[in-house]
Order: sequence, then C-alpha cells, then structure tokens
Amino acid sequence: MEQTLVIIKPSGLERALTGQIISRFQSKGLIISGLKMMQLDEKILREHYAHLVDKPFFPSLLASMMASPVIVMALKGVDAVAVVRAMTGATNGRKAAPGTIRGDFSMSGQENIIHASDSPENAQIELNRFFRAGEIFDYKPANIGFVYSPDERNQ
Ligand code: IDP
Ligand code: MG
Repeated sequence: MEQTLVIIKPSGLERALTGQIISRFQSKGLIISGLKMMQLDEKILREHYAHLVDKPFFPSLLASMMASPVIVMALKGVDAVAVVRAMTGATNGRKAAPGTIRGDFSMSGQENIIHASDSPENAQIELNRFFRAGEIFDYKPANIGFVYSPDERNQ
C-alpha cells in the first residue's frame, strides 16, 4: 500500500483542529503509520518548499510554518496520495471545495491548515525528510477486512 505525508500546519494546530483532521483521515479508512509533533526550522522548510523559495510570499510562508510546532503524519492506504490530496482540497481555502479540509476550515491561500504530498515520488522523499528510521510502523489494523476487499488489500 502507498504511504503519504500530511503536516498539520500551525494554522491547524493553533485553531485546535488537530483532532478533527486526524479523525477525518481515520474515518476514511487510512492507516496512521507515523505521528509526531515537531518544530520546523528554516533549513527543512527551504528543502520542503524549494519550489517556492523565489516567490515574494516565501518569507511570510516560512514565518507561518515556524509559528508553532506542527504535527507530521504518515498515512497508509490504497492510492493514499491521491485520496489524501482530494480530501485536502485546493491550495487556497477560499476556493477549495466544501467537504475538503481546506474548504471547510480555511479562508486563506497561506493559512490552509494542512500540507499533503502531491505525488507518490514526493511522498517518499517527504516521509524521509520528516521521519527517522523506526518512527514509521507497519501493522495491520484488525478492521482491514471491512475497509478493503481481499484483492484491494494486497495492492
Ligand atoms: P499545496 O500546499 O496545495 O501543494 P503549493 O503550491 O505546493 O500548494 O504551496 C505550498 C504552500 O505555500 C501552500 O500550501 C500555501 O501555504 C503556500 N502558498 C502557495 N501559494 C501561495 C500564495 O500565493 N500566497 C501565499 N501562500 C501561498
Ligand atoms: Mg505542494
């Protein structure tokens, strides 16, 4: 099964949405394979947002992502990357569809509650960026047979 990375950003943590966000992913049937709190610094953010370092809003994004600790999560499931991106919604919370996390909880293009990996390749890179060996766990939830059919479960 695929794994993806979610970060509950300071906007999610400070607005006390952590429980609701984790609950949505669990209710969907995604498996939490890693979960921890950490304080991000400029070094890791320059790596993580390398595609944005030249944008005028980058200093503001940097400050926003360091404003408080964040929660990082590894989520596992069939097509987990695409499923979690769909649940996340469009980048700008004002444009994100209702029913998505950003659509339901954000009014901002920057303060948009969570990060989610955008491709399986980037998910692998990002999981390695935010988790150390031994921090991601491989276990089989007891309800797995009620989340997937037998052929899906082996994907
Ligand atoms: P994504 O988070 O939907 O993948 P990216 O384009 O990768 O979107 O941007 C990363 C993050 O940078 C966004 O989640 C948002 O917090 C911030 N960001 C992106 N575009 C803007 C902008 O135009 N103004 C302010 N912040 C932005
Ligand atoms: Mg992105």
